[in-house]
Parts: sequence; structure tokens; C-alpha cells
Amino acid sequence: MTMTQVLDPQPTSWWRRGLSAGAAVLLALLIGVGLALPASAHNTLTGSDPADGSTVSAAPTTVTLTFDQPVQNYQPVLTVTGPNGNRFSAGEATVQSNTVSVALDGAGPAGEYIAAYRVVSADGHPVSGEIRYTLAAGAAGTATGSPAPAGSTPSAAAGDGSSGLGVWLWIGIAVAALLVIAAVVVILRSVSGSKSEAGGTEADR
Ligand SMILES: [Cu+2]
Repeated sequence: MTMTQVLDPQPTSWWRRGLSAGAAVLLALLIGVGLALPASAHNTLTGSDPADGSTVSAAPTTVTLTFDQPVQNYQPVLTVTGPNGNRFSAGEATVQSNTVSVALDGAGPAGEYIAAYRVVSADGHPVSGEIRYTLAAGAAGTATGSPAPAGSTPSAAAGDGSSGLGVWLWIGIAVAALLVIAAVVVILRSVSGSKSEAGGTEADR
């Protein structure tokens, strides 16, 4: 290593600018990823009792949904609607860690039952959806359920709650893109800056 290399300020400042620009790009990417990642942490339904798509021979007394992470105990909704359109869930849904359950109001007619839910994810986003099970044979002379009040059942058509993910993902991508553009501008400026400095010493204009 010669003395000129040590004392020459030009390469040092060029590398410093390159490094800081590189750091800016890295930071932009990390922030973008950081914004996008938490958005994908919605609660996901991992199972249910009865299982989705299953056929049960005896009417269940409770429907329980299991999620991949704890559900926030904030206004959980879980309604079970029978094949006759009547509601068979009784009372409020209860949250217990990763599960949400609701009691059923007696056995209903044979056919398909829909358990629709809307709960608050561990990350604060509402998630909703439904599972379906079929009761093979209705018990004779049993409850027919109660007419479902209008608008009481969370509508699966209203979305599965993934819209929250989409919004945050796009915000993260947009922010990351802006930061990357800013970083590129910084790089271009530092490169042209060092060029003009170098040019200034070699030739006047
Ligand atoms: Cu979320």
C-alpha cells in the first residue's frame, strides 16, 4: 500500500458514497419486506369439529373452529345455519386461545349445515369464512332451529378477509418501490458527482 492510496481522498469518498447508496437500497428492501410480512400473519383456519366437508351421523352439540394462532376475544361471530335456512347456533360464540366455538340448539333436519364465522385475528385484522358439514339423518321430532335474523350471519360473499392482506401488501410494495427509486437517485447522484469532481481536476469544462 502506497502513501498516495492512503491519502488520496477521491477513491475513499467514491466508495463511501457507493457504500451508503448500497446501504440505502438494502434498507429500502428491508423496510419493504418488513411492511409486507406482518400483513401475511392473519389467522388461518386450520381445522374444525365437525370437519369442513364431513358428513356426521349424529347432530353435534357444539361447533368448534381451530385457527393457527390465538383469536382475539373481541366480538366473535359464529353462526350455524341449517338446510332449512334456520339458525341452529345458540348464544354467543366463545373464544378460547386458538379456538372459537358455539353451542347448537338441538339436532336439526338432515342436510347441509353452514358454520360461518367472523373473528379478529391475532394481528388485529378481521377474518371471516365458513365451513360446511352434512348431517346424514335428522333425528325425528327434533328442533327445527330458529329463523335466522336478517344480516346476522357473516356473509362469505363479503370476502374472506384477505382484502386486508392485499392492501398492506400493496402499501409495502409501493413504499419499497419509492425507497428503491430514492436509493437509485442517490447512487446516480453520487456517481455523477464523483465523475464531475474528477472531471473538474482533469479539464476545466
Ligand atoms: Cu392480518
